[in-house]
Amino acid sequence: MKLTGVELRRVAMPLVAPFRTSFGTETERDVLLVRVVTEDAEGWGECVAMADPRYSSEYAAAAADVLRRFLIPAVLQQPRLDAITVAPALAPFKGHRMAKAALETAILDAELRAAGRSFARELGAVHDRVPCGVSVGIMDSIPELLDAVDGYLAEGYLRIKLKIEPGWDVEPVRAVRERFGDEVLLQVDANTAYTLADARHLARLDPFALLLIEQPLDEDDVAGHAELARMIATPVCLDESITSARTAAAAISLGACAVVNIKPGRVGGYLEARRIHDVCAAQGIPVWCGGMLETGLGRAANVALAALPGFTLPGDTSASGRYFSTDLTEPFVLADGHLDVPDKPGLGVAPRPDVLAEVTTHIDWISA
Ligand code: NPG
Repeated sequence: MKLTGVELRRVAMPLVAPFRTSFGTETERDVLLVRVVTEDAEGWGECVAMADPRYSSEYAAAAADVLRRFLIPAVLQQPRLDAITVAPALAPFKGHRMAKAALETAILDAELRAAGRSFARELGAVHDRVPCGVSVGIMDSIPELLDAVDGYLAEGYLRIKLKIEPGWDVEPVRAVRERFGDEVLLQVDANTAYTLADARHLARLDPFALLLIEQPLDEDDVAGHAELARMIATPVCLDESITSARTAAAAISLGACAVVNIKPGRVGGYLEARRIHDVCAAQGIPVWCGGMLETGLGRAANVALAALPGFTLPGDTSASGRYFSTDLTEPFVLADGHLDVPDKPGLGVAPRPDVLAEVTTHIDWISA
């Protein structure tokens, strides 16, 4: 594949409602898009880095900078470029997995569009629709939370994830269980807000039969998660701590997680995400696809990944309407709690030109 150039485009997409987590509140999605242009096709990648480095060390402006300065020049120098050569070409540059993932995704998309093959087919998907959960932010009050959960269940979401933090954990979980019953698939996500000293407090979640507790401790504290897993009954799931197939294998062998959240952006791309799926499947560890408030572009690829056989839990792959009143692509719509897996070449979706023009805040073009 021969690249003509790469576009870095920033878009600003207002969220339908503020989304509060233990690390901050998002009201707008400030997204970096990567568009690669080749002789036969173009391809899109959505960078999941947020505007601020609060979920992880990466942030959108830094991703654009590292892409412009180092990553794009490195792929432009490749004599034989295709998606599988991207990660090795970028390996000399440490970290910046979200930036690397966006570039690899755009190149994979261009390659698959040219070959007429879908992401789902390429990754090894075995389903044509995937069950969907929804992530519910921290609210100002329990009644407000119950209203939000009620609305999502009425829309058909098959699993509820509650964001938690110290001071907003046992009571909201109890309230949701009391109001909606034990049949609702329910899990919680702490985004690193606790320490091992909170183990006895977190054990108070045990009676609520949660599917899992996600990333209670610091991302570096894999040993702490293993310790915690021995002290509480709720299965521990890791998100931020899992950065590669290697770290996934190590966390599993330490007993630090019984479930893994796979986010392709966090691990450097869809090819590494598939390796993590394979490692987990070999160890009998269920996985599910995380979400980073993606537009329809990132969502298309996530839904394809979530259709692999080891994704046995509903993911944070919600419908477009949960995030945006107008999505960049044709909207993903929930049907019977599921989203259809795109089957057209590449991502199978493209930005709508009028919407794209409307939300774009900056464009940079890097020629080959
Ligand atoms: O549905 O895309 C979604 C959001 C799912 O809760 C979600 N994402 O920690 O997993 C997370 C969280 C997140 C949101 C992380 C925003 C970073 C930024």
